[in-house]
Amino acid sequence: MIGNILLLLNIVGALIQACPSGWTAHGERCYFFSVVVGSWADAGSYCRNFRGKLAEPRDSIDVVFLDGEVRDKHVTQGEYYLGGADFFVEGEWEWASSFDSITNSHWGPGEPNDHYGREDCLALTLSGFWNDVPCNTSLPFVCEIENDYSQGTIG
Ligand SMILES: [Ca+2]
Ligand SMILES: [Ca+2]
Repeated sequence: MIGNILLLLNIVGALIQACPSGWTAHGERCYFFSVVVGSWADAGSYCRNFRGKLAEPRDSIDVVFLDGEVRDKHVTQGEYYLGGADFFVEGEWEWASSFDSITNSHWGPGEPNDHYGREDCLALTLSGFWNDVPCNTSLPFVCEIENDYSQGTIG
């Protein structure tokens, strides 16, 4: 009896929890904070290998979510790459998946500062704010995927 109830709970839980193991659900997307590090380009490749992309917090709700996640759960790993850059035109920040201008910026004090003229990639700091960093710095990163990622395979 208890076994049946537990089985049922597992099935219901699997139906509700549409994110892969290790990912965190938020709205219609799932997020993953990596431990592995790499350049910004490496980070994007890791995410795309799992049909995701570097996280693009496009509204204040997403920004607040990532801010809380990084401060509450991921305080030991250093800054995390997000999916924004200004390497095409200095100072014009765009989301990588669409070239849309970044309009909801959450820069920390004095950022973006394009330090030494070579900071063109977006990172989430441990205090939840954004910083521009050199794109070849090895950092962990945040991936996002749609939380209905599995529909295509279950069909
Ligand atoms: Ca820059
Ligand atoms: Ca900076």
